[in-house]
Amino acid sequence: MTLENLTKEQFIRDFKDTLHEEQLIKVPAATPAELFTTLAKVIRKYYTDSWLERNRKLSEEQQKIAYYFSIEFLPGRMLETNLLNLGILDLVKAGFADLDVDFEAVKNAEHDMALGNGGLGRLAAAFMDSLATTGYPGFGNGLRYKYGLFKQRIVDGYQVELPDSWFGSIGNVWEVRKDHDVVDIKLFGDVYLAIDENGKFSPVYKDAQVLRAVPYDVPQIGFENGNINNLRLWDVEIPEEYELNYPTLADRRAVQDITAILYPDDSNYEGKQLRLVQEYFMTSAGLQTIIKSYLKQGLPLENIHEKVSVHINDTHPAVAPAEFMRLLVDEYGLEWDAAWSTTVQTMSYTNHTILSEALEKWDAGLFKKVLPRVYQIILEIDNRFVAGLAQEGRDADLIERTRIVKNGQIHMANLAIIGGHSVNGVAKLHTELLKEDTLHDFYVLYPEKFNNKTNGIVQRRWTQIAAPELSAAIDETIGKEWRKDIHQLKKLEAFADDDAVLANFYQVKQEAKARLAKYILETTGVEVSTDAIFDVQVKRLHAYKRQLLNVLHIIKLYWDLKDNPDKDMVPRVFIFGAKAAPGYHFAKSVIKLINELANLINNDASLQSKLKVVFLENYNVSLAELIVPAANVSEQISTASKEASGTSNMKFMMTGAITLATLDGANIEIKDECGDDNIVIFGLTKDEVYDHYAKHDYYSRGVYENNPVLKRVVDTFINGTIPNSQSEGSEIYDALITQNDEYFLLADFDAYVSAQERIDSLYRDQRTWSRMSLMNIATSGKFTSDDTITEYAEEIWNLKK
Ligand code: 26V
Repeated sequence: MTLENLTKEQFIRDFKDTLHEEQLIKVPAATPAELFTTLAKVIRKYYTDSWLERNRKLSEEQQKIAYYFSIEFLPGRMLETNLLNLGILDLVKAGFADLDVDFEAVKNAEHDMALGNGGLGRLAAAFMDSLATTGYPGFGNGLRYKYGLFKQRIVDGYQVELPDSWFGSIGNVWEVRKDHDVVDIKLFGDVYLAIDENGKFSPVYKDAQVLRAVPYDVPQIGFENGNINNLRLWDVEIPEEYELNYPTLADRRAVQDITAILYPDDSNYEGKQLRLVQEYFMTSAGLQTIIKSYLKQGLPLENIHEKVSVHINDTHPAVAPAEFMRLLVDEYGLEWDAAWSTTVQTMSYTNHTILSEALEKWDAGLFKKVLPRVYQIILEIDNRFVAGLAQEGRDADLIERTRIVKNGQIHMANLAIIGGHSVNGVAKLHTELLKEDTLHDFYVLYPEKFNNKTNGIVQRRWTQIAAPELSAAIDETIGKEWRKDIHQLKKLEAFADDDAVLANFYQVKQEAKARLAKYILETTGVEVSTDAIFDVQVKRLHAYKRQLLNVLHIIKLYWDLKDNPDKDMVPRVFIFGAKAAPGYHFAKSVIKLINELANLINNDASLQSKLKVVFLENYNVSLAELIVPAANVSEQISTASKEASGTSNMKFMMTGAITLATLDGANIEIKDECGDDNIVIFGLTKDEVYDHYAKHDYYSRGVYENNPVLKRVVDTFINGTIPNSQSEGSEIYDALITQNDEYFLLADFDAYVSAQERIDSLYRDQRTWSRMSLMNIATSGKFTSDDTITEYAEEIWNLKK
């Protein structure tokens, strides 16, 4: 069925028929969930042919395909994106209006697909959308977790984690199980080498556990181009022939555990066996399938890099080069050198954090127990690497620092770098830091492997879907071309001094704020005025992201107002959303403190509503769609050098918030695009931070004792001003004073306060502010993930459309 010819009437017929046949119910009686399922089924029928056709064409044309391996994908809801990309969103909305069905309610019946923690997983999902949209052949490869990222509730100010059983009663309506593509995965047991019938050494597996990997494909629909790619998510099953090995329920459950949960931790690296199994399971399943489908083309295996790219998203799939070697050498009989050459040309790796503690290292004993054969292969790769460098006459210390296996640990980033041809960071500054610091030794060895790919966002979701009023205002100003070509937003610059246009943009921001204000009232009971500045910090709770610096400033304002209730300030609403890793004690204390501070402030009538603090629970992609377009101020205040890129900063920019930022991650590139006048920058630079490290001259207690305003603010944590937070308050106090303030909050406090004062004065002049806001939207086109993925495709993967 070609969708260009689809009429509203036809859609209504299809919808009613499906509802009647499959749910045995009529429209008025159906629940939103039933209506949602039905709608999903109807649109599945609409796109199935294109999906089949895409798969057929790719294998027929023998095009090179990139496979993006990621342990996380965080798409959020898919319904509206799918409708938008199929070009029938407006048609369906009109059809529903005729049927008297509330589209919003149906949309909200879909559970967020939250198979990711934060930026890394969201980026992977963005890349899936952009691959389909740009037309490059690129498939995702990940895990089909039964439970996604935990649901966060706030109880008495504390974070409580609940399981995210996202399948619910509906299941995943988009996925298709592919039984014909199952593969087996071997774990544990012993491996020894025996001479086979051809006189070659080949591994014999003894007592290995054999598990079945079952793929579920989720369609990735390109924007108005008929392209549909796959996101392949693997689930685990016990093969029938091995069922006797699992006599008890507990035995079976231990297997199901492999895909049961997404690890909710992006703050503390833990070398847990289950995690290693997860990583290997999806990597091996993906690579086995890739080799099988390549061989169907009848081409020689030693040239597989000509048709296949395997991308390693962070270190989680970094076992890939070793597993690929195992398959090529052991299972398909390639010689080591030929296998190694094609492996290196196939693999590429993205690093997502400069925090070296985040780079995975596996205990060699554990690794050997779980993956005995892969372990042997890693030793061989490492030995050859070391021998090669020694032969080149390289410095022995350099060799020791870069080798894969040392001190009883396997360094996965080292394997990914040695076993691949490309290493990239995710923003300019981040890539520079990788070269000069975190991965410097590898940069010395392989300068040609290093490159930058600044992150991006799916502009369609953050404008057309999340900000419909803004999108309409843009249409009115520059026409609709920008919906296809985001760089057209530049045309808005011509209207930067057009009062009518500025007033219109101001008005749409007010509408988005009103929507959020309503949600805030409903969910927290706090009343906020849309005349206030909506000042937003939403992201994972992490010390380096410095939500606490934001808190210090709020406490300062609190004391200012207590001293002088008539203080002349634009009313402010500080809005937070953040999940803390369940085991991250400090982060949870910050959440508790924000909530107690919010209680104190929101219930103090003497503040005359000039100050409000709101913590919105369960921040996720869908909540972001509500919050982002409503922000006036985007808080991007990480300690310079720590935030690899950030991506919410880009979403806020594109929907007209002013960025209040340190010179970190992609903030720098945002500043370069929008210009110094349209952003508020403050704080230590990366060089200044590194200077403190080198000189060991930072002494937070000194800063605290010499700054009475700051001292009063910090003392607020421990003097009983904020109720119900004694232990959290002293924990925070200790981090700032006793433990010397690892992230330089006190060093940046004065600069941050001044920057906030600047925000206040800029906002007073509605015209100035609206102009800045417009300029941000106009210059945000650089941050489309369509362009980011094009750079990956052309510069790393060498793909053709
Ligand atoms: C993980 C860990 C685990 C061990 C201890 C410390 C630590 C710190 C950070 C992380 C984050 C894992 C990687 C990650 O999510 N990085 C994010 O990737 C985004 C997409 O590239 C990027 O925008 C964010 O700046 C970056 O933090």
